[in-house]
Amino acid sequence: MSKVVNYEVENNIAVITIDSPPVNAMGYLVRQGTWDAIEQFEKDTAATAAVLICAGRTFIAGADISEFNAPPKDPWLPDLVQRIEDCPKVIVAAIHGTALGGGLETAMACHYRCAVASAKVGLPEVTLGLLSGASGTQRLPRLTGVKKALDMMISGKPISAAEAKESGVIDEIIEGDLREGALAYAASLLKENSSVRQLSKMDVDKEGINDEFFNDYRQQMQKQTRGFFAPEQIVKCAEAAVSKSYEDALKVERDLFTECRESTHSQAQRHLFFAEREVAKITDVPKDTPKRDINSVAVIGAGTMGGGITMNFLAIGLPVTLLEVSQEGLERGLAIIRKNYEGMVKKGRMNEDQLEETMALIKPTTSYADLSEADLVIEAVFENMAVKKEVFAELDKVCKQGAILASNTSSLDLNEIAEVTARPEDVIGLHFFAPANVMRLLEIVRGAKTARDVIATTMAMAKAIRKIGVLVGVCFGFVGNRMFFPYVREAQLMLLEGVSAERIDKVAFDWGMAMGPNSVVDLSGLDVFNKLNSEWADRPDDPAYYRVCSVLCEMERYGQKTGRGMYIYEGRKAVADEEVSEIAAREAKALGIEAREVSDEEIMERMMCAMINEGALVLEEGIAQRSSDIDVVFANGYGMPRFRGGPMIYADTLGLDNVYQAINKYRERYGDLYWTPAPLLEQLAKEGKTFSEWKK
Ligand code: T1G
Repeated sequence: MSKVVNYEVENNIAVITIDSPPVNAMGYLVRQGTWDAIEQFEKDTAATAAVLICAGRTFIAGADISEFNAPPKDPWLPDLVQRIEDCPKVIVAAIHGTALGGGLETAMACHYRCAVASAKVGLPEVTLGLLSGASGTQRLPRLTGVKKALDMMISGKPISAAEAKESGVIDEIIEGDLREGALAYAASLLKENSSVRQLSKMDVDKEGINDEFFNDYRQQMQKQTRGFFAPEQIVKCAEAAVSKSYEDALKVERDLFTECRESTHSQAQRHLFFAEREVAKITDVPKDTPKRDINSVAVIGAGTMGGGITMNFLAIGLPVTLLEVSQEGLERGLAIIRKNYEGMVKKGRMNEDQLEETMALIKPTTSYADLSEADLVIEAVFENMAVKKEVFAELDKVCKQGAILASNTSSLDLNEIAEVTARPEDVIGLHFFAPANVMRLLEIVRGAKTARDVIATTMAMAKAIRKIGVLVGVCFGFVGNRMFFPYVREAQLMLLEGVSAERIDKVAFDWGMAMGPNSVVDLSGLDVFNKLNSEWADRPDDPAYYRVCSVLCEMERYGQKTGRGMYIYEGRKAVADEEVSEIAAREAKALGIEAREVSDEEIMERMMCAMINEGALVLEEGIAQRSSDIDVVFANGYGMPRFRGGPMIYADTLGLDNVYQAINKYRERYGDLYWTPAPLLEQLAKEGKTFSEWKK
């Protein structure tokens, strides 16, 4: 018997146990071992039924994603799935944890399915730019109907065991021990002379499913799937399930799965899957580094950021002491938090009692003395160094030994802040992204003296509050903002060359960005960008740098918050404003910049090459641990589409030599100030290497 699949017989029922940590992914050894166990069961006259179960934390969590970059190895999962279904004796899948992707497909090939109440099942392949390539697109509709199957495959979201039972995916919910319950369930099936149930032989319920249905479905999914390749292929598989025989539809599934797997979209999305797990691995902070207990949190500043930060901890039941300098400011902040929760009550995501219970976790105060017992204090005050230093000097006096002192600064020098305390080893940056209770990204800023256990504690805390914590070094703008500024810089400069704000934004939107750079600037506030640039000691010595942004700020046109910025706002609707182009033309004339034709390709190339070049500097300076960390920042904090994978993998996909040539093209036209290739980029381009291969 294989090392990862065990076979035994108990009371004439075979128990096939897969044991392949961490998630029983269907890699080659698991597939081969399962195949052999099915063969053995089929021949074993002592066994009249079988239970397929997994050891460890979960049932099969899918095919082994890491195998997709190599040619598939027999037995293929689709073939194994069919082998299971073809077994003439009853096989019962016993599910716990998450049966996902190939895991659910394997369970659907079994003739019956049982699960513990806490189990979840789903087909999340779309999140990897794939579709269920082992008959899932054909078997699931036969169980749940086409609409429910499409909802599950297009959203990629798992459903609970209860919902799965209601939808026909699970036949029996097991109370108590799964193995025991599954054996009893299998015995009851034998007692009832239950036969093998083969989904492939069942028809799809076609009631109400016609061409309009699929076209309507395509329309309603457009907003959430814009730009992605896989969702349309999934709809095509569902259409085949309705219009073709099982065998013919399976061929459609196999062909479209291969197209998805080979697509740059899927390669980018699979890259992000692993990158978002790699971020937690810190070279000099091993997994077993001791962590400090975080049982109480304090937040300083009850503004938008402070309120949002507070909500993250309330969401996991942690009490928060919320400090503001004035009672009025405190009440205003509490009102904002309450309003956010009232919105959630309206959407049915919480009830009134939960709202009050959550609000009761907040301990509002205007006194620093109340912070003395906090395990973690997060400063979220005005983005000004002097103010932050005052706060940290006060924290140093009142906070208990061992408290972690964190700043939410988005760009200021954390080392300078730490130096005003006698405990720089306890100081770290926690850069939340607005809205802080929504955005998944959390840049964790490591100071020169930040202790390893403080890093380990805050990285674990990030996961606890369902954020993706990315460890970054200290520099202006850390990783995200530092690379986003050159991206916006190019957008600003193109305005002076006569390109309209709305055209630049459309090109970026069509490329896949959630919003174009000018819309982002209006959302964050032109004054915020203006202030950050004015705080930047090494700001480029160029009067054209963010010129339009500066002029609009002088006119107090800050963006959405003032109803006018790069656009005019009628409510949330952005309307192009001819005056911005006039301002740009006037400023260009004064600066001696001539209008020129700029292609859509150049618009995106300049913005991305500026970002990528800065990313190469970030890497060689050690501000980010690895290029994939940078990709995680942009996929989770800046609205970069997951099917692009992030700026650095995108550069690898373009080929660094092509990026290098493009930068040199702009260097010839615009000079060295912005377009000097980063040494690392030049080196890798000349060596024919990628950022992904590079290690500092
Ligand atoms: N393949 C390979 N490794 C995987 C894996 C997978 N499917 N799932 C998880 N891992 C690794 C992960 O990289 C990490 O490794 C460790 O397991 C723990 O994961 C043919 C084509 C199951 C909900 O998309 O959603 O089947 O960092 O940190 O937070 O039609 O993992 O420790 O070295 O995420 O408790 C479809 C993906 C695949 C599910 C657990 N399946 N996995 O979450 O742990 S395609 C999926 C998850 C497919 C078929 C198609 C989650 C989880 P390391 P983790 P977690």
